[in-house]
Amino acid sequence: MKSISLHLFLLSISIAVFSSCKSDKKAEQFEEAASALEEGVKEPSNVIDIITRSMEFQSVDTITSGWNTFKYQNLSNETHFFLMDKYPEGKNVTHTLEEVAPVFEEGMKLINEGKSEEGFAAFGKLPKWFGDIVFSGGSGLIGPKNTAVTTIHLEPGYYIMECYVKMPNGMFHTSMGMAKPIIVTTEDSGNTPPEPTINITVSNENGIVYDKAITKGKHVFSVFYKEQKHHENFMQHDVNLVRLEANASVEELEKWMDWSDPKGLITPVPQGTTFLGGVNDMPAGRTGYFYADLNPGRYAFISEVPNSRIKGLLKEFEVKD
Ligand SMILES: [Cu+2]
Repeated sequence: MKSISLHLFLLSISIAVFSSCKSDKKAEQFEEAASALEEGVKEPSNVIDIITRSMEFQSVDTITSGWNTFKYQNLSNETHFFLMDKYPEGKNVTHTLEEVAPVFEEGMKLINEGKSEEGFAAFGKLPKWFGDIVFSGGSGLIGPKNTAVTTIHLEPGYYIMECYVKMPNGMFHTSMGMAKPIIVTTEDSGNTPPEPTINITVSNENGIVYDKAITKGKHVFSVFYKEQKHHENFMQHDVNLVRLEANASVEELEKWMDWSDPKGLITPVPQGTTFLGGVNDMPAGRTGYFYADLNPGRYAFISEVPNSRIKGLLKEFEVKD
């Protein structure tokens, strides 16, 4: 009898210990999961800083290859972005400024004068190697005094970091100092991509599609370019996040996103819109990431192409309180 009660006693202790262990473990796991979620929306500490104060890119000149997170602080009074153009062997920024920029200026001047056909014909003067540039991602458009955090994968090579938003007089920022050579070395960064909270897929048929309702707070968006193609204005699809105030006209925004329109991609941005970053265009099959902290309100994802709405490349959404 004695031994049975001792047994029972020991058993009950072990159950108590076991179950408290279990609940501790549960609590621990819960905390881990919660902190992983927190960490998932925390920006990495080892970022490559880019700063724009007026019409320039301030950054290091050489970076490692592989996954890199860029923190682009736009301290200027205008909207910009950065796009990483991987150049073909033997071509550099001198060739850009001598052979590419003047062609864009000439073409744009004709378009601005209402001579669209001659303007588009002028782009035929672009050097053949221009077609060999690999547009390799970057941030989406980012408004004044805002910061865009974007993670992209880069192959080693010679790149030009550029922004081709236009000045009020129609001049491209590229010609005003926003074309900076960046060397990406063969040494791998060792970084891994972040864990996304929302997955965006971009395809020719369905445009921009995301996989769940977008809630308020911090997010990491992955952007997978399932397919790519050149639209009427030569641009491939990209993803820009834009906040829409009550006075914003989405029609005006859609029109503004086309650089080949005389009033497109030109300062100032459409009334009531603030650009919050995104992932610039990159070849099909690649994925980039961007971070955003969303307050309740009205937003849109949009590409820099003409007629984005009917192509599914303009998607409005509401972030609820
Ligand atoms: Cu710019």
